[in-house]
Amino acid sequence: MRSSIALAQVMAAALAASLLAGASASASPSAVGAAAVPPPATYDTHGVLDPVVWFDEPAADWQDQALPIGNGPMGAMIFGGVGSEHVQFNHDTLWTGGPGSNEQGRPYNFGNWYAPRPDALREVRDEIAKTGQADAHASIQKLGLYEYGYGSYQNFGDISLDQTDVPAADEVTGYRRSLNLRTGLSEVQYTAAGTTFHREYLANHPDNVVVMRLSADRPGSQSFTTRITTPENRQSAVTADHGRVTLRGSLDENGMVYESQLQVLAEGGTVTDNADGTVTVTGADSATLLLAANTDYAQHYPDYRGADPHADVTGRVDKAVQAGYPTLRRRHLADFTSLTNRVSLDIGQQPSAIPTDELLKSYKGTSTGPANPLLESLHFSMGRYLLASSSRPGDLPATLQGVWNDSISPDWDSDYTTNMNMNMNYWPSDTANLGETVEPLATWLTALRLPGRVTARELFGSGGWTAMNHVNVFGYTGVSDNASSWSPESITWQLRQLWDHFLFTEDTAELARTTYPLMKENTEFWLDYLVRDPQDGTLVVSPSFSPEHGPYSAASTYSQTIVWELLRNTIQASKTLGVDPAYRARLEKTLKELDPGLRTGSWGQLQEWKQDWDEHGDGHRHSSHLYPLYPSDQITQTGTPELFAAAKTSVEDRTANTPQNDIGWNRAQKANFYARLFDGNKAQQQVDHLLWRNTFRNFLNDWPFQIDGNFGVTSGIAEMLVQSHQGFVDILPALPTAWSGKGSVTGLRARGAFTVDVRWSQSQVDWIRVASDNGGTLRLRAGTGDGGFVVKDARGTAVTTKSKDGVLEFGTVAGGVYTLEPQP
Ligand code: FUC
Repeated sequence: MRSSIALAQVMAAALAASLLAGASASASPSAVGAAAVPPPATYDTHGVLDPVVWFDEPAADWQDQALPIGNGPMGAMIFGGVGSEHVQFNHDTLWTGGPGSNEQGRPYNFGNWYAPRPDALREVRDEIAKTGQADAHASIQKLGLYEYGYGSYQNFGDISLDQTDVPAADEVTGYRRSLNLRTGLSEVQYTAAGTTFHREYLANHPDNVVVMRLSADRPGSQSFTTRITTPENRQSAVTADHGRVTLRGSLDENGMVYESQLQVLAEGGTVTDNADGTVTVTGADSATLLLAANTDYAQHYPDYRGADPHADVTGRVDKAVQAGYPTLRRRHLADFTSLTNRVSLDIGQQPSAIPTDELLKSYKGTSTGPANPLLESLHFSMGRYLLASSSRPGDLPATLQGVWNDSISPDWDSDYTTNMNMNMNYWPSDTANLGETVEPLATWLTALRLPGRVTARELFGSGGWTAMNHVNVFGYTGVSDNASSWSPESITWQLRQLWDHFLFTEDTAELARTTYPLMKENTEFWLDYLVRDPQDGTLVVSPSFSPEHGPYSAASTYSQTIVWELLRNTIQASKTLGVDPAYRARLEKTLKELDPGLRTGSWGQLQEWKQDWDEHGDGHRHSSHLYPLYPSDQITQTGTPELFAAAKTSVEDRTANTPQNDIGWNRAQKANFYARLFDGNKAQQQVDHLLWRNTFRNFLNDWPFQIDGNFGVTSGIAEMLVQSHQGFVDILPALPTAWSGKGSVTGLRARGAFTVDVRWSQSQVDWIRVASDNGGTLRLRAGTGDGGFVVKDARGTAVTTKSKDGVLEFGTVAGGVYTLEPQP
């Protein structure tokens, strides 16, 4: 079941987690002696240092120290032990819950009520209309429901490789364990008894296998036994045949069938199948292990089941065997670097002879100091790395932990929490040039529409479709017994991500096929759900719950601004596609009558509620009333100066009030807010604070491990460097002083389908390059005032420009590349 942990419990858990992390980190790692040699510094095609996280010891702890690799559907965590290697792995579809579960005798019902409650919603609404609010907990008792069969994401299994000859700790020298965030290669290297051992791990997306390669500089050095174990909440059988370990069974809770196969290949030596399902390699020169996994899950309402995984898993491993290690490695590198190479960030980072975990451990988050650029740039790259590793077309979206989970009862079920967390997962996807990672989100939302129609009808009496704050992989679109779960706005928030993706790509075919139908049908839900405020006659959301804060009321800023934006975007989409004029007119009328939800309160703050209830000094971790500042574009410096000032007051007040703010995602959110407020130094402070306070040694964000903060940091740094939500591309809008001396960024994306490279020094832009996918007018601001740039096309021909109010404007052609340099 999903935990509805009170904040005090959450904080206690965090403290325990950090103590545990500290304890395990100080425990002596197995069999490692003298000091490590850092990995050789390598550079990308722009001459920028490759982002590498490295340790001089094996991982003693999954959450804090193991290194993640992933190919979209599969994830693995590498421990790098010497005597015994441990690789924990996942497949994103292995979940308890859903169809087949029968928790407390209740068959799964997608979070919908088991019997109609004809008066429940009216009663809560009436109370709000009469008194202005309703107690959140009392309201959810009327509206909510225990989450029968919600389930959780599952650990798939653990692979161990137990060496036959375990070297003593003092025999091991030069130990190094690393993860290159550009190549997606993880390596372990050490020397024992005169032999240097090398292991390489990769998660190959095109072939959908995880690959491990063990080699050494002396023939015949590989002798180990490999075994797979799986948690006990399932039926399982393990067999070994021709070096292939097959693990197969079904989850007790919902009958989901799972299978993984691990093929052990050796060059030289012998491979022996053992009766207990293990495989022993003896005296091999090198060994390759190929892992595939799958389940009989299908993203298909209402049964969510598809083909037995056996044929797929067998076929994948067979093909991988045929391809062989060099080909699998080559295909992986071509695929993975085609994503990661798009963006390079140079803020002056230098290679370090100190392992990155030790740098991080000793880091105190000051905004100056030599560690900053390296740790900050690694943090930026980590978000891109994790997104490319956990959200690829054809798989499920990234959960609260991406695709990595070692538990059978993970925190918050490692689910899709949509009032903040899943949202943040996709913030960097377009800005940081990983647009294709949005596809799983779009497919998942499309699949939710069918159960979402039933929820709209049965819980709200509305047409259209909706879903709420806690969503699993089985179309759980209904409610839970946690007050935060009543939040139909949260799925509408996800839809803005798809619309925004359209603004970055201008792919009208995809808009027509996927995004517009989802948005339009969600507006149908809202047209039915909105009510008239008896005080002023505007259309409002009631009940409305500003995420996890305050009472239920009508028209919180969160609710109104999200619905307002959906209506605006849907109107725009229908115009772009030239469809549905009559329906569009209805949306336009509704938009006019909707309370826009934006108000400045008594202490100059952006109000969180329609009533001026905000308390000065309230450090609540959610700040969803600032949605119109980021990720939306409703509050801007030039468009809405008064609200911009109010938003600044609110962001600063929330930020000032620790320790509530000390959650990874929350700091990351603030980095984005400050970037939108053009305050680069404060944005950087949030990134730095998160690094020293909320980042595990493997660069995963806490707490407990929650991946949203990783993605939010990447997005925040992208927003510091390039923005494009105000109708023009804004270059270096929030460059922190500490990075201003000299730097460059390559490959960030801007709305209008532009790709932007920038070089700067002494806070001034030296050079900009813009590539235009689709042509059209480019509007650009780079802080140098009107007419500050000479613009040339790819042939070096000067381009005619106009400029007004510091925004430069010129026409581009599809495929055109333009350079801009300051006027001499
Ligand atoms: C929301 C947040 C929590 C946590 C959880 C997954 O409930 O308030 O801090 O991030 O989602």
